[in-house]
Amino acid sequence: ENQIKWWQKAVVYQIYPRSFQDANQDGIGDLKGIISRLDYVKKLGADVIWLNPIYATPNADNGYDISDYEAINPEFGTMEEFETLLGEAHARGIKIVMDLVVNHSSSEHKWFIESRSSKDSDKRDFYIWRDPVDGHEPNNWGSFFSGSTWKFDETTGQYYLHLFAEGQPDLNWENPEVRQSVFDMMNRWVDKGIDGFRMDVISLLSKPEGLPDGPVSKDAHFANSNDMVANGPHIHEYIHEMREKVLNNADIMTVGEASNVDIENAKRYAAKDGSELNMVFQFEHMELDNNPNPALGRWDDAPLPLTKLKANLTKWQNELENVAWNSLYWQNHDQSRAVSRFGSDAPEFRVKSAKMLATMLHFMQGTPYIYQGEEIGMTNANNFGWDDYDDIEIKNARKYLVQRDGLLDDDTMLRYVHYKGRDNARTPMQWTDGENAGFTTGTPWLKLNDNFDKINVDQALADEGSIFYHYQKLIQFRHDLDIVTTGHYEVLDLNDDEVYAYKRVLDDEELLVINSFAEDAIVRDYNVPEDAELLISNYKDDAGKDLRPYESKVYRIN
Ligand code: TEU
Ligand code: CA
Repeated sequence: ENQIKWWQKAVVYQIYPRSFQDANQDGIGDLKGIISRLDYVKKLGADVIWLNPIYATPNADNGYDISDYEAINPEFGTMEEFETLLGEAHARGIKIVMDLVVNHSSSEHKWFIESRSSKDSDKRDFYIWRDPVDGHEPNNWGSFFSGSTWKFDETTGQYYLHLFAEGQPDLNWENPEVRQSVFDMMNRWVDKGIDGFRMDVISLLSKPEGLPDGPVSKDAHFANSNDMVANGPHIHEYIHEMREKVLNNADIMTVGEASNVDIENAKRYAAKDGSELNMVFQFEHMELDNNPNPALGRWDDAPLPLTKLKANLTKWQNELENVAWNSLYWQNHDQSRAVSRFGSDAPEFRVKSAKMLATMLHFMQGTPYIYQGEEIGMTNANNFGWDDYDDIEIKNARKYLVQRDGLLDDDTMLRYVHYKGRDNARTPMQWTDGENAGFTTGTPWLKLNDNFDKINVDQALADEGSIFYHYQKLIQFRHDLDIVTTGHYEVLDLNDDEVYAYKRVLDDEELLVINSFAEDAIVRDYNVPEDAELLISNYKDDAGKDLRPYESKVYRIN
């Protein structure tokens, strides 16, 4: 039982297909584009690729609104091309993990079209329909994308629930037919030979009994539906059922995107006994820098105090040890660029701080995820104005918080969006310093970050001191040293607000990981023994107790 599982030694590379590589020059990334870049992922050393949704979709939320779970989005290619991608990845020893979006479907999915057609439809109970209450919404929940979670449907005079966009009606998981239909669909993908699922907002599947109103904070119009729904009454039953009916059928990897998960629930979702999923994405460390006003949610641009981050990540490291398994990430397609948010994208610090962040994360216990472009230190897109954005979360937040409620002025909101908006992560991948960064020769679906002349893959591969090669080394260490997977984590000096230092301990072997978040030179003494071996650093030499800006180093001690 204590044997290391393959996914515990693996590093995952996340690809956002729309923005990765365009092969047919229509401005939209596609499967052929990904195939053409598999050697790049191989060179980095990642073991697994997680693909954001590639299924048929009307794109209300860039593919997280699926109209056919078993068809490929024609913008991205064909099923045959997907099979080629899977084969080519496998030929290189790379596994493919698929996004699974089953909290909701698209409103254009045939189930929903049937469901909304009549109260007697045999798909009516596939979704969550309710009568109006006193002529308005059935409860006071707010959508993740602003506004109410309820949409009135003229045809039958009822409202349907959508935790996300109107085009993303929530499936009714209490209906056993819904569950069986999803499990059958999953099994067909498993039979195709995919290697796992990243499960979108899996913690939201089970809604609370009676869908009660929730508390509404000052300045807000709606209750926080995440708080009302996450980790609901039947969620663990549903996942056990999924385990029995699908997940046990193959040696696949599962990671639940677990919005609002706490330690107690994570211990169950990601339990070591394998009864549910392999691991979850938790969000606490992404929310430490939320706005103090709950009505503004995550919209803010205040830097995150390091001591808060340390306390939080340390809690997750300690609490899950030996009982569950962590996933490790700084960013994804829903978060802004890590170097801009947690390090510094100023030219003199960008490379140093990006390497430091990487080292800090990759020596922890858990499975690390690298989001496309992170490995070359891509930054937030400060060249964007309001008209350049595509993301529904950004657009709705402006519409409600600025234009309707006047809680923020347009300039402040734009600053917050520059700092936190999802489109920062979704600008096209920067391959070269040429036309459209080598992403496409067509018109890119989303504007590029204008720094691609300096920050691009060509540059990174040509420079042996680049962030890319730093990541390559980190991945290699994880593969070579079991202590990175199994070592006991022990934080040092929790109150130090400039350095994140910790140890990993396995029998008489020890790793000492020192990461300075300071932009100035500072001094710290960690009693490093004379004969300690310096494994990796982001400076050319070792200055002992003197830590230079964003210095990061790892010693092996035994
Ligand atoms: O994200 C769920 C989720 O929690 C996000 O809405 C998050 O709150 C927001 O992006 C701010 O960080 C998943 C997907 O990753 C996201 O892309 C989808 O929009 C969403 O589910 C709905 O499917
Ligand atoms: Ca294309």
